[in-house]
Order: sequence, then C-alpha cells, then structure tokens
Amino acid sequence: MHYYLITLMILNIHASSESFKVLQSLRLHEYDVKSKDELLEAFALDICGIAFTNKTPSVIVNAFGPISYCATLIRTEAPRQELTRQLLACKSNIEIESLALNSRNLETAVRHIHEDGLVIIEDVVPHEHLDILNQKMAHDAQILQNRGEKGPFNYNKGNIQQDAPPVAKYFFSSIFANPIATQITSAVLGPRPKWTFCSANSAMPTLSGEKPLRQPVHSDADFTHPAHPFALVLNVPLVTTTPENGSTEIWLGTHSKMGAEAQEGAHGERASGRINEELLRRRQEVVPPVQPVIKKGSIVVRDLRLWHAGMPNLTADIRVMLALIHFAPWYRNKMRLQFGDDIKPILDTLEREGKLGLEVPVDWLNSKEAMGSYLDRGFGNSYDFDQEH
Ligand SMILES: O=C(O)CCC(=O)C(=O)O
Ligand SMILES: [Fe+2]
Repeated sequence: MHYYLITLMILNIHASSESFKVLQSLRLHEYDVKSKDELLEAFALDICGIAFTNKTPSVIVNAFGPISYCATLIRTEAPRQELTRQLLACKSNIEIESLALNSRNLETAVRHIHEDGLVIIEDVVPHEHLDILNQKMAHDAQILQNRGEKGPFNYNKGNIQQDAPPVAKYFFSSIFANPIATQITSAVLGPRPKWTFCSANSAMPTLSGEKPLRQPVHSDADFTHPAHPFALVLNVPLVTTTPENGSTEIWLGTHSKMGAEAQEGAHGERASGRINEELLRRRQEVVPPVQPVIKKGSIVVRDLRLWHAGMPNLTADIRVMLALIHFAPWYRNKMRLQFGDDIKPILDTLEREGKLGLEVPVDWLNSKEAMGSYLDRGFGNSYDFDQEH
C-alpha cells in the first residue's frame, strides 16, 4: 500500500494538467479532491499515517525517505505539527534501540571495566521511558520508606532497595534489555550472560529532623569470589545524578585489588561487605573516591566487586537508580527473576529476533499477583550473589 501510494503520488506530481485529468479518470485512488495540491496532500497524509500507525521500527526506518519526500506537501498546520512530534519521538527510539557500539568503542568500554571496574555509557536510554518508570518508582519508594524499621533499607534508612513494577506496562526493553549494555557485558563475561537480579536503589531526601547519612564504603560481592570478572551491575539512574542528589561514591580500580579479606560484616547482615577503614585510608592516598555527575539516559556498568557507597540525597526529590546484574554464563548463581507473565511475550520476541543475548531465568507470576508482591522483597545484602562451590 505504501509503495502504491508513493508511486501514484510521484505520477501525479509530474503529471501535466492534461495527463493529471487522465490519471484522475482512471480512478486509481479513493480521494474525493478537486485540485492537484489537495490530492498530493491527501497522498502525503496517508503515506505518513501508514508509517506511524504501524509501530514497527523497520517500517518506520524504511518510511523516512518517503516521509521526507512528501512532508512538504502537507499544508494543514495540525498534521504538520503531529508529523514533527512523531518524528522527534522516533528519533530517540530508533537511534537508540538499534544501536551497537563499534569495535573501537566496545574495546574502550571493556578496557575501562578491566582497569577501573566501571564505565559510563551516555545517551543510550530514551528519556520518555525513564520518566514513566520514575513516576511510578518514586511513588513506590515513598511507600517503602513509610515502612520504617521494617522497610528494605540498605545500611541506613536513606537508601531503599526496591524492585521495578514487574509487568509489561513498565517493561521497556530499552532499559531492561538494553542492547549496548548486553553487548558490553557479553564482551567481558562471555556470551549470553545470566540476568537474575532486577532491582533499584533509591536515595531518599533526608527527612526533616534527621541527619543526612552516607553508607559505609562496601563491595556488593560480600563473599569469597573469583579474582576475575564474574558479575557486572548495570546501574540506570532514572534522573541525572549529582553529588547533591546522592550520586554513588565510587572507588575506581578497587575491584581487582582485594577480595573478601578486605571486608567486615558477614553476608546476610544488613551492613555486610564493609571495607576495612585502614585499607580505605591507604587507597584514598593512591586514588581518592569520586562522585560523578551521571546524565539521565546513561547506563553505568560496574564490576560487582568495586568498592562504592550510597550517599545522602540533599535535594527534595527521590533519586531512583535501577540495579540489574548480569552474571557470567559459567557462574553458578541460583537466583531467578520474578516477573508478571505479560512480560514473557516481550522477552520471547526479543529472543526470536536475536535481540536478547541473555539467559533470563524467570519464575512467572500472574501479572496481578506480581503487582501485589513486588514491593515485599528484601534489602540489598539479603540477596545471595555467591555461586555454588
Ligand atoms: O544508591 C546508591 O547509590 C548505592 C547503593 C548501594 O551501593 C547499596 O545499597 O548497596
Ligand atoms: Fe552497594
């Protein structure tokens, strides 16, 4: 249909007034219009409309040529504005979703993960998706904070562990199965990393009358672990993070220096994985910690072993940061995700189209049930990231 309309439009654009009449008499279309300009506008509207009502990226990409060819023929203001809006919306979606790093950039990312234990990839997640998730999760964070002592807080009550709502409405593959993130984790950990942790940390605004509290510097790998990469955390802040709203303090290069012997606090305790103070003092003299500004739309890839600390949020707005973990394919961790079953077709489609690139062990719940239980999970250190020995 698209090609048919385009062909007719081209014939009509170039038709002389004589042959325009002949073309009309052939009744090749159903538009009831009088002038050539009106007819061309009708063709242009349908060509653009067909592209945008079919929401498949491949169709939209293929339609960019015809759209740019015929858009100038749309004279009415309302559809012109709608076309601009649709084009701007797919700018981020198509560019980002079909993106992969070239080999030089992938090498840079892999090098930084090996050398520093962390790399930040900017502009890889559409802001519209982050905004939708942020609205819901900031609201949920408040609910969890209100549980006080019984809530899933990490080290202190200013940092809440919380899952994203595990149903299709909030499952954006641009976030949860981001192709660039998977490209990087696969390059470091091996093909088809296992995604078995899907949660978030929320730095809460300091309550009135309370002191802003920071977490102790810690490693999330609070157990005896391999001395080579085995797990990478994907941190996706839902808003730009800064030292003011609690950007995580990170200690670059500490992932490969020491293991569990540097830590205090047994696994399972609320405050496990704390790095020994003397070791921190020594490391600070070599490479002091940093609290980077991380632009909204970025994904941070962090070695699970890296020393870091959640920091106080001094603003009035909650800072939610997703934390997904990809484990190496050979790593024998038994964790499984719990998702609502309306996410299954999304993952199946990604897999069928070769876009998933991950093993995703899931216990499927009825989606209603999933929405009823996702806020009842544990604090961060209650999860066991160790493997079978
Ligand atoms: O929220 C953050 O910035 C980091 C939190 C964290 O590291 C943790 O709770 O283990
Ligand atoms: Fe942590």
